[in-house]
Amino acid sequence: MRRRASPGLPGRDYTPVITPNGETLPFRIVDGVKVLHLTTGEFDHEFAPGLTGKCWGYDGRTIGPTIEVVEGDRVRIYVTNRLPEPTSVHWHGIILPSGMDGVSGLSQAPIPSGETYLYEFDLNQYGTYMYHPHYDEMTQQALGMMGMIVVHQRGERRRPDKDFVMLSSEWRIGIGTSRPDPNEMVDFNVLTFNSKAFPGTAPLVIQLNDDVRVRFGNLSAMSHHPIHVHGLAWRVVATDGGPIAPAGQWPETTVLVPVGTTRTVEFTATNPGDWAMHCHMTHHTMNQMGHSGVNFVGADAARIDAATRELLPSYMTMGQAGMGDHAVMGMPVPRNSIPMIGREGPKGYIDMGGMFTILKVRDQVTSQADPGWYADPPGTVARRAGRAELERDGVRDL
Ligand SMILES: [Cu+2]
Repeated sequence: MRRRASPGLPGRDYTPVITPNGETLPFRIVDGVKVLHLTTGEFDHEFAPGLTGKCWGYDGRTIGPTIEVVEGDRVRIYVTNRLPEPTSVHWHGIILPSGMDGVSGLSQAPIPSGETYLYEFDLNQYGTYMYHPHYDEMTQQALGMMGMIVVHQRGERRRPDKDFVMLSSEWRIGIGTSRPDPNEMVDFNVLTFNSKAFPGTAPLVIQLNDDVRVRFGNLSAMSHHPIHVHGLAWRVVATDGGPIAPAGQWPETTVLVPVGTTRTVEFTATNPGDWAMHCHMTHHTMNQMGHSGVNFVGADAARIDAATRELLPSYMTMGQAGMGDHAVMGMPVPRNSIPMIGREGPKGYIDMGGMFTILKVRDQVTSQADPGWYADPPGTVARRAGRAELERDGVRDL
């Protein structure tokens, strides 16, 4: 019988990953096997200040805790089901015995409500994978049941300084409601990294010149996400199918993460600053916007306003000059909703939401705590052009 490697330990065998807004699942070692335990259930989850949902997930959270193990480990994963319906867990991308694959009805009986099932397998590979139900997955994933699996390479020679895990998903939460709607197929209105919408997303805090790895996953219902980074470029080094040989890696500033895949990127953080990292689909970086409104851009609404004010004296048509100011105006919004809401930034209002976060690349980083806003060196911020400059350069403005 082949002698198994000893269970991989943090520090000795790997640098632990960081799951912004999340956590890593603890394990115990029993007779050389890593023992882990996930419990499904329902709980309140805050997507961003102002919006809390009734969600389903693992260990009282969405995304579920990141499972972090090492190539060559054997794992025993107990799954206790506290949902009102059966479930199962599929280990997306892991090569394992057919009966451990978690497809209910095909590879196993579904886990009934109130029971605990046991999965046990070896990890003979390394990379970035995911876990999610394979029973009523339309409902269970729409309510938040998903998590990431990181299998570290045993004896990895060049470990990154920072190793992040980012799982994308999408939700439909009607204004003023709290229950994500699994029936939605098109009009998702809450887009998230690790189940948080900006400004609820924690920043990725990075030391200047660190080697950084980011492991993206996508378990959205219907959408692929082109994730874009500002101020630097990365290389795509792996998918959930395995590592990409160095000669085959390619540079990007936007990596497309299709539904049901992972994409791992690496870069050296040579450029200090506050850098946006976000899905490049414009409707995926706003919060709970309605998409059925009338297009008023460029319209003269004076007659509409006059007629409507006979019935609603405070009525005012909005959006004639664009919609960037909707978020800024601080209008009252319905209870438990974040329509078009962003947050105050260092130079005005950041009118972003959804799948948007910030890389904070700094000299002197000591923790993942938010270091505040970047202090720009003098003369490096865009500003109003001066009259003398306009004349010097022959620019004729208004
Ligand atoms: Cu997107």
